[in-house]
Amino acid sequence: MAPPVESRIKELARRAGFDLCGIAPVREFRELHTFPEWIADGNHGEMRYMESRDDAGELKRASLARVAPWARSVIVCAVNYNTAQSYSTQTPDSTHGWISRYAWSREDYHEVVLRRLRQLESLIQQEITNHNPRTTGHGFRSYVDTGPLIERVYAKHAGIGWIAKNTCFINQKLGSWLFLGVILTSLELEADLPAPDRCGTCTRCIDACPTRALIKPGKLDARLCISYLTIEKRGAVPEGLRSEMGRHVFGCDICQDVCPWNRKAPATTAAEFQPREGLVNPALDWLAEMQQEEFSKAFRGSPIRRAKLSGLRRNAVIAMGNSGDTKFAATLRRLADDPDAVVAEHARWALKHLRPNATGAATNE
Ligand code: B12
Ligand code: SF4
Ligand code: SF4
Repeated sequence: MAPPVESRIKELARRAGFDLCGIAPVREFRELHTFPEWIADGNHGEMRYMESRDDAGELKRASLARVAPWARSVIVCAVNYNTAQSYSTQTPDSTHGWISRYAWSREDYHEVVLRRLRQLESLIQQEITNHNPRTTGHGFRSYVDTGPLIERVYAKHAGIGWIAKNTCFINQKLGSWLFLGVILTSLELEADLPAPDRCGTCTRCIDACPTRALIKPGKLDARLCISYLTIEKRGAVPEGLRSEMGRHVFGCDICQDVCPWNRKAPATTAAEFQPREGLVNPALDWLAEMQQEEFSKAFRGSPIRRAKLSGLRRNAVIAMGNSGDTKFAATLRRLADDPDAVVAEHARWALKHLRPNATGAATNE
């Protein structure tokens, strides 16, 4: 007798390169009820795509059943992107910045994960169809980030881990350095049971967040989050937050670095996730003075393109201001007249922050 289609799908997910796979039903989960309020309070900042609504004016991400009425199940897959390097903030060299672990890779994770999901889709269609007539004539649609759903909620209900107090998704064995990807399908599959929450009384992530963006357990104000500020936010970073950003130039890992569940997280050997040369702790002056041609060349195929040249240079300039390294004063003085007005304004702030007594006429170090 052929094994149940659900366990075949999980086997095939492994073959397609996933570390975890579970199945969630399409339901109005309790966790989704807080989303409209999260949006109404403006916690998403300038990420307008999160506000997108259906014809009835309902938030698309809050109800998959309305947006994809054909979907009966969600196959949720996760892949470990942890590599053997130490934490991004562990560089002792103040002239180098911090890039979050997920962005060190050679290839953008959206493409890597989507490729594996598509492979899984075709494995399910080609192989299982032979043994499980239930799968013939069914629809599949794969998403990484861009689907009308909050992936972590479905990952929880697919039984492969829990949504933690830092809002990240954690698996008991693998930790939280995981990318998620989902396949919506019209297949009526037997769903897994949600995994228990294992945060317990711990609050390390909340206590460690430099900008106090975790406003309560499981609730993030993205407007305060360094990840949002360095990746998604265009234009000026609110002045009151700049000095808390340390030397982060793209993303932030602090609430995951401190998490006990990541202490023994295994490292992957997958070539796609190994760091590019020079990206774990890039030189700040290289980033701050970068021009478009160099940016396009250095970050071809990398998730870092999302910050755009202006955003990345702005972030590097803030990091210089926070470095405490007066070697940067000369560069910052030059950048204070940069043709990019955002970079120039942040350079003036950084110069003042670096040398609180400087009147703008810093000495030559
Ligand atoms: C927008 C977005 C962001 C925003 C907002 C983050 C956020 N927390 O929402 C910003 C730019 C800040 C961001 C940052 C990061 N992101 Co992001 N992001 C997304 C994206 C595209 C949508 C997330 C979303 O819809 N958020 C809406 C809010 C309301 O959802 P939520 O915070 O998860 O809230 C739920 C829970 O809090 C729960 N809940 C409600 N009440 C309570 C109460 C308790 C006690 C608990 C425990 C939970 C709980 O219900 C809420 C849903 O309403 C997803 C991909 C996707 N389509 O899902 C990737 C995604 C979440 N991001 C990812 C990653 C890797 C990151 C970063 C680690 C990158 C980095 N190093 O800088 C950081 C992590 C920061 C953090 N602590 O979350 C991964 C997460 C993988 C994982 N293991 O969790 C995802 C899934 C992308 C992917 N395909 O792999 N991200
Ligand atoms: S990613 Fe950084 S800023 Fe955002 S919640 Fe986590 S620790 Fe705070
Ligand atoms: S640091 Fe503690 S509270 Fe935060 S996610 Fe990890 S286990 Fe949960």
